[in-house]
Amino acid sequence: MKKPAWLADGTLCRPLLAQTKYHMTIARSLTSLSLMCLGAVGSATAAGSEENSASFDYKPVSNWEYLVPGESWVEITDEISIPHGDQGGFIAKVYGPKGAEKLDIDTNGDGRLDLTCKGLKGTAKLKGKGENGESFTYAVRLRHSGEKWFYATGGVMKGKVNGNTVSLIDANCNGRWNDYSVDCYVDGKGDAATPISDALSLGGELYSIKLESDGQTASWSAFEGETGSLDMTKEYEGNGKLTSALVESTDGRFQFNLAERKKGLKVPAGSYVLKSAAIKKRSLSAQIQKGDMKPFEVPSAGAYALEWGGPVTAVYDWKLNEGTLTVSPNQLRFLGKAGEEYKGFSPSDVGPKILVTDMRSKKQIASGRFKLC
Ligand SMILES: [Ca+2]
Ligand SMILES: [Ca+2]
Repeated sequence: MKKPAWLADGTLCRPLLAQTKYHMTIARSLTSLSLMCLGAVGSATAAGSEENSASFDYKPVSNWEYLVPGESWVEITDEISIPHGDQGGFIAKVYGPKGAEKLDIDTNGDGRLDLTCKGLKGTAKLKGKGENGESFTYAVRLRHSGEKWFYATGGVMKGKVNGNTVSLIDANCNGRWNDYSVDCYVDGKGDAATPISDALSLGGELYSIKLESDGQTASWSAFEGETGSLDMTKEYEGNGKLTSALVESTDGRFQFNLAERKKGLKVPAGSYVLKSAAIKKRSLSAQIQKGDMKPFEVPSAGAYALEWGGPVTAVYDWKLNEGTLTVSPNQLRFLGKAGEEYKGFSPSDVGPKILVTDMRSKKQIASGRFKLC
């Protein structure tokens, strides 16, 4: 049997009979934010179900810990695109030496730049007037990367729905708070945000919520439909902590983030599949995507716990040439028990360790690590 070798050009050559194993270490970070505000409750009757209203107040977040699926960081060229008055955004200007650009912003919308940011990151509070002349504040997080500045949303709309604290997040940072399946909400004190969909999970119950674009008012009613229990943590095998475990119903109507749901969650019954997930251990992290995962069924009035995670199998395309198998690291995929795919390892040189084992002798004949990003 030929001895395998790691080649300088990044290809792995090894004998045909080989088995790969995956090792990954991953963390625990639980923080909580708790700000409370009052929600107004009214009532009206619609189609037999109680319809109620809720109000939300804007809160800038000084220490952003929320994990927002699909969060946008938008490049700043000549404005921060939060509409105010009849303007499409707050004027901004990026200038200065390459790699050390500064950012000036007109934070009060009077057309004159009044705040300078430099370094790698910062925050700003934009103050403007809405369509009807009402004052609003919109906090942004700022990031300098390469030769560019970016912004992301830096505050939440906080309120209560049926006694449950809810934080709304303008995830695509366009100043509107009701972009369904894009903008997000956080139930209670958690960090894991979920895109707003046809049913929101608050305090373990499901609600149908209609949000206004200014994020300040909503009407809600108890969700009507068959439900079951879904658990994404009980049967997850891994050393790390799931920081996000977002599932989506196959009809696209519902999304739930079950990372912090140790006892499962009531969801509308039906077919679901993983949308995205993330794991973390200390400073190490990785992203998980649907990969080859098949949809699974949450039974009505029943329960389902997804078996996923390790052992993770390396799947690859290969070329056979004169008895030597060549694997390109770019073609390599890491698939978990349910077919989910692991990628985006960070730091990038801490990818899975690959062991090459001779299946006849059971001896380990090579090991190596790919740089995955
Ligand atoms: Ca100004
Ligand atoms: Ca939005």
